[in-house]
Amino acid sequence: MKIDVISIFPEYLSPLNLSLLGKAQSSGLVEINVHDLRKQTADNHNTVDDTPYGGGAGMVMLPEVWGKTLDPMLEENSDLIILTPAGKKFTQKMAESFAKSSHLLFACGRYEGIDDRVRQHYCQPEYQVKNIRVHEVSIGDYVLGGGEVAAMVIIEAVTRLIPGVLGNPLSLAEESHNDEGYLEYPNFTKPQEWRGIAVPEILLSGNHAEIAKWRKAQAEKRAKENL
Ligand code: 6GU
Repeated sequence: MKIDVISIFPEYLSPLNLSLLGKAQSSGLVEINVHDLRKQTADNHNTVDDTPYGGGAGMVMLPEVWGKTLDPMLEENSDLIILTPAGKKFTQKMAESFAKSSHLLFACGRYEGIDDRVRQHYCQPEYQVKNIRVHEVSIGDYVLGGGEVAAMVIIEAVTRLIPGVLGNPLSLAEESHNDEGYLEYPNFTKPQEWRGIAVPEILLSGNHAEIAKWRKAQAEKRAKENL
């Protein structure tokens, strides 16, 4: 999978080179390139924003600098993901769908967001026939300073679903959010008693059917409590 991230703070995305994702890149499973939006600015001040038409607080990112940056990157079969708190809420289902893509392109907005004509432009039929899909995505009901952290959240959730990225692919099968409304059951390891708290008896019983039943009940209880 090829991943491009466009930001005015490319250094902000350096954690993408660590841990699981660093390994996935060295092994060639994932290729991540971070691009500086200011490279495509035309003036001495490297301006990327201006005041909003219609008035109001904050600044809006200029469409032309985004157009110049995105045009050469949007090859056929790409998913353009525009990060905005007004987007569709990111879910595990969305992660599974993005994991099937060959090319993800993240547009990280700052200020009050990107001029909406950028989204409108890449939604046009000439891009649809090239199988370029545009998504406006948010990672939750709160406001961040920009889309960079949101892009990293999505990239981490998506890339770990790519076959070969996880050390143990069985970890995917049993985890939270695989079943609608279910969270993962609580886990325990050694020692059998820690600070006066014992591991639940049932887990030491060796009765796999009973353990599965107990875990399902615990997962349900957790899901209800955390609503
Ligand atoms: Cl994608 N961007 C910003 N700026 N804030 C957010 C978000 C995105 N998702 C949740 N809050």
